[in-house]
Amino acid sequence: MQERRTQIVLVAAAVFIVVVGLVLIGLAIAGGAAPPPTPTPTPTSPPTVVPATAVPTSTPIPPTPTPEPTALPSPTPIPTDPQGDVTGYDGGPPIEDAPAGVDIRMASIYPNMGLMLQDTTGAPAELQALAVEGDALFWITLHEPIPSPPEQDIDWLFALDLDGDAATGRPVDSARINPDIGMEVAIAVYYSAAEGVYDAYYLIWSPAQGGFAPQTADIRFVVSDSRFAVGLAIPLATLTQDVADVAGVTVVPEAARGRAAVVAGAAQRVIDFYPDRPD
Ligand SMILES: [Ca+2]
Ligand SMILES: [Ca+2]
Repeated sequence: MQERRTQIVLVAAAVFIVVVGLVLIGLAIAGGAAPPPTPTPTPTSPPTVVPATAVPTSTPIPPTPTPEPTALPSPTPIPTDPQGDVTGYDGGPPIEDAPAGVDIRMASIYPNMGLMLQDTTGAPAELQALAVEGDALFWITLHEPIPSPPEQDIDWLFALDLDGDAATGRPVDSARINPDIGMEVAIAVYYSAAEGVYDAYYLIWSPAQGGFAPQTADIRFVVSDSRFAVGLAIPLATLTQDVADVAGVTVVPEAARGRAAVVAGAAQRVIDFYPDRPD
């Protein structure tokens, strides 16, 4: 019994000592090792500076896209006539070794056969200066340049149905060039091999005569320096007046239609059309 009591006392004393020790240790930690007041900023303060220097990354400047020039009006595309499609005058397959200067590439006629007349936006740069105020400009470009000089006669010509009415003008299908138009005018630049000169002709269909009546007018024409283009200019007022006087037809520019052709040779003629005949 005495031993039992002694053990309890010892245990209590040990517990007391441990508790006191822990308290002392705790006080020592709390008092002696306590960190000083925290006057310095905590590590969380530096990020507050970041936004100022981080602006470039937070607002990236994308590359400015170049605006597309879609607002600009584009000239009406002019279809290109094939190369190597020159035929005999009466048709048939393309001929080999056609003379240079005959194979049409483009002409001043819209895809619907409308005449450009005073719309020179698609005209070759070499011919832009040919037409002056009030002129109608007709032009043909070629796949191969015109020889200098040509070895044979060549006509670079236009058939013009100036009221867009097949029932007026030269009767439809009376020549290869007009299977589908009633042409009032044939106008052309030509080269005469016999005379060695270039010149122009200007014919108006005369119902009274049943044939073409030659006209004189202020016509200017040029074979371009590159020899890839031929152009002809005539005052539209002159053309309009002459067609009224001789053909008895009122010009309707927005309805006017036509076809260009280049014809070469004499006994054996060859030809290319723009646009092609419908057959
Ligand atoms: Ca052609
Ligand atoms: Ca007509």
